[in-house]
Amino acid sequence: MNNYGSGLNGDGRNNSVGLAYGHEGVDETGLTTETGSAADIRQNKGEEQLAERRVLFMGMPRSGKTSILSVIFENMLAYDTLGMLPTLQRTMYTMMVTGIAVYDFPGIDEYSETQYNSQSPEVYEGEYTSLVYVIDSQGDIQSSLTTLLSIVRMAQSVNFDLPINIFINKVDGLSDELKQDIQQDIQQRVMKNMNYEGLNSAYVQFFLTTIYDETIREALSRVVRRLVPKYNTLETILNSFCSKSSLDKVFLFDIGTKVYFATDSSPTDLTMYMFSCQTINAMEDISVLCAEYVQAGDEEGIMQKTVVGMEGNTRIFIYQVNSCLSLLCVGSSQSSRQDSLLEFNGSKIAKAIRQILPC
Ligand SMILES: Nc1nc2c(ncn2[C@@H]2O[C@H](COP(=O)(O)OP(=O)(O)OP(=O)(O)O)[C@@H](O)[C@H]2O)c(=O)[nH]1
Ligand SMILES: [Mg+2]
Repeated sequence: MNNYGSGLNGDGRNNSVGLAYGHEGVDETGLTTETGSAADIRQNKGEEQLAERRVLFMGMPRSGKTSILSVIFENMLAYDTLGMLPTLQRTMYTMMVTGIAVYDFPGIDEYSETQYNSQSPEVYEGEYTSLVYVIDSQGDIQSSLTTLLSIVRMAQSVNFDLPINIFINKVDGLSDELKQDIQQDIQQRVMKNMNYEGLNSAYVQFFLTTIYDETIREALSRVVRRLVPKYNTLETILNSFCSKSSLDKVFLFDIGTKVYFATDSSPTDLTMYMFSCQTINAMEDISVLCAEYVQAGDEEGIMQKTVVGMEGNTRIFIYQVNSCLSLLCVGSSQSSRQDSLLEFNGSKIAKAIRQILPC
């Protein structure tokens, strides 16, 4: 299985980034004017050499692979994908700050799979490779599972521990009950078939996705975090940041895609994540109206802090680490009174993150 980078020693109270606890500080709140750029995302076509850290998007034709990646990486509106043309050659999207590349493959069906698999088994190799298999939940699931099985057979012949992430896509418009039934059915069939054939089902995960909400970003976040350099170190310092700044949750976001590369180890609530994404979007829209810049005392640049007060005692803070990354912190109203503490700890954390993931 993948190895993550070495972690810092620490239980959330001992760390090498020098966080402070406890003193109360009250600050004015405000919104930033810049939310970073998507400049770390680029797209190449052709038979370029494969990146070491890579995610492979595969699936039957019209399952939604290109739509998912266009919405995430190119900010395409979901409705604009309706006339999407079939993908004819492998396309690469790059997350420069982590060195992770995401590859969109042409659709694979029962006619193309044998030829396709036989010519490219090396794409599955490597410790930092992860497969995303997209299934159209409203399409021919049986054929899709047959194709999946043949891909997994080939992939595991060269990489037995390859993580397999199954996106059960196009679940928009389905009731929660139906979504659960479809997921359960697909899950049982995949596991049964893999176990029957002696394939490794230890690293299979299932996600319900649709391009019409943030489920695609949340799912991709969970996929890429296995590949992020020094993930354990990042998680340790985010745990520490959370506990010392009285935060409920913190995400390290890629600003361009709103995919998070790391989060603290507390459980991630999809609703919280979706709400956070919507907050970032809203901030981008209204940022020109109200702005506050906070000098974090770091020579490498000006840190921006955004604080949004929400109903129900929840407040969201966005702390910009550099032009690619932001920390999104979710806290209660009590922690919001500790703005200066957050600022101090935020600057330390941002510095540590910049060392781990230079932009
Ligand atoms: N309702 C719904 N439609 C979707 C969703 N995702 C993709 N689609 C639609 O599915 C169609 C095919 O999408 P593509 O992204 O071209 O599918 P693909 O898997 O890349 O297809 P190939 O390149 O041929 O392999 C488009 O009309 C999309 O609008 C989704 O989540 N919900
Ligand atoms: Mg496509």
